Amino acid sequence: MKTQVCIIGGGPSGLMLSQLLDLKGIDTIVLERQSREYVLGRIRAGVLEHGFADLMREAQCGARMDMEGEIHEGFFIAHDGEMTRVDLHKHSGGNSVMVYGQTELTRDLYEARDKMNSKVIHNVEDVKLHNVKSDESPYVSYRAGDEIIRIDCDYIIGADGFHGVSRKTIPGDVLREYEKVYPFGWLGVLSRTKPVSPELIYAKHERGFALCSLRSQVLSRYYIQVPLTDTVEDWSDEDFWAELKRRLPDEVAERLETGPSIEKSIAPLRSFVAEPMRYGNLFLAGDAAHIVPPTGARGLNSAASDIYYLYHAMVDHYLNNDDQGLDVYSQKALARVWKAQRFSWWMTNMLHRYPDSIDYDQRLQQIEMEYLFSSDAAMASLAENYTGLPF
Ligand code: RFL
Ligand code: PHB
Repeated sequence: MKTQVCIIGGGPSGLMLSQLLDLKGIDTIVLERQSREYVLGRIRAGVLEHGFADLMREAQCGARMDMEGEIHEGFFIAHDGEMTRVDLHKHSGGNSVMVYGQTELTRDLYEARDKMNSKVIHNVEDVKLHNVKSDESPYVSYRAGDEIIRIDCDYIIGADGFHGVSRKTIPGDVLREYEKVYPFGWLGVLSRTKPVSPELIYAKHERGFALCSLRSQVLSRYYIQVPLTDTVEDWSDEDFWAELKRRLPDEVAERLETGPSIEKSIAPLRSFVAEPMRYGNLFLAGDAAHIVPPTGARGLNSAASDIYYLYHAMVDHYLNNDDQGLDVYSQKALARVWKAQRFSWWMTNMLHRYPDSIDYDQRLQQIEMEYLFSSDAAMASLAENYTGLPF
């Protein structure tokens, strides 16, 4: 087979880039290790910044998001039994975020790809990248049953998530990895219950962090901070609801509607950046190159800026004979990636209970929050980061 851009990974990053390029007449093939059902079964992000929502619209995939997604102009921080509202709209000069699940967004992207008869190939095994940096043209190979298939291309996009093969193709003496692993994870539950609050609640509590989020007015998503040693089997639904209630202000806990979990999983919290994001004809995008703890809702949104830069760079290359965008991709993408890293790290530090924290650390956490609530400048910084820095 032959294509212009071979994209490894059929998650939101890969699908979005494929859709945008196809609309400009640039040919792509997407290779995905899992089945479509598996990809759509992952419950992940829920909050999209406005730049991401705009990209969905540009990809002609925004109709259902605009109908069913919810615009949120603020969220709450619960602390010391109280709730303080962060007015994103006011503090960001009129911006907001879109609450729309990654599952739905991925479904919309798949449907759009189907409509354009695109080549998204599932269940591929043993994906390998060849001639990534060589005088010969690059190609990607994969196994389908007993057969090895070869795809010749101009460029390879590594959009295959944190555990993918693309990043690992970059030699160790070129790739620099920065990583921070947090001493806790998030236990998440999805339930068919009415959300406890119309806006998200981030709760700081001495027993640990909790988050009340939602997917719609009948579908709730809740998280609690748990030790890394915990497993999903350690947490019955009853135990989960009881612990969540303990971490919320009384008046919120009292109106929390509980029910059976439809999905329950634990995600470890990690910060990670790989540099550079380009190696020869390989470009990394999304979780393949960087991970943030979910506290600031930046993960998918950081992927979106990579896709935005790559999309425009590829269009300039193919339609305008201009390689400047490709040449500066890594530098430009990383500049924004690191800002999202800083924000996610800051928000994680402010709201979580660290097992080894001393009294001094805890006082500082408290002061950080008091300062935030007392300062328009601090609120503006939170709001501009949460609603999304410009691409
Ligand atoms: P994905 O979604 O991991 O997709 C990569 C795809 O590549 C496939 N793959 C391969 N395919 C072929 N060959 C191989 N060798 C392959 N290896 C892997 C995988 O099967 C997969 O389908 O990466 P992508 O597209 O870059 O998207 C990134 C987002 O998924 C991620 O950043 C967000 O989910 C992070 N995140 C959040 N982001 C936000 O912006 N807002 C949020 O509110 C938010 N909440 C979250 C989150 C992530 C969470 N978890 C579980 C880590 C909440 C949670 C709990
Ligand atoms: C979610 O709804 O899954 C969600 C929302 C906000 C976050 C993280 C996850 O910061």
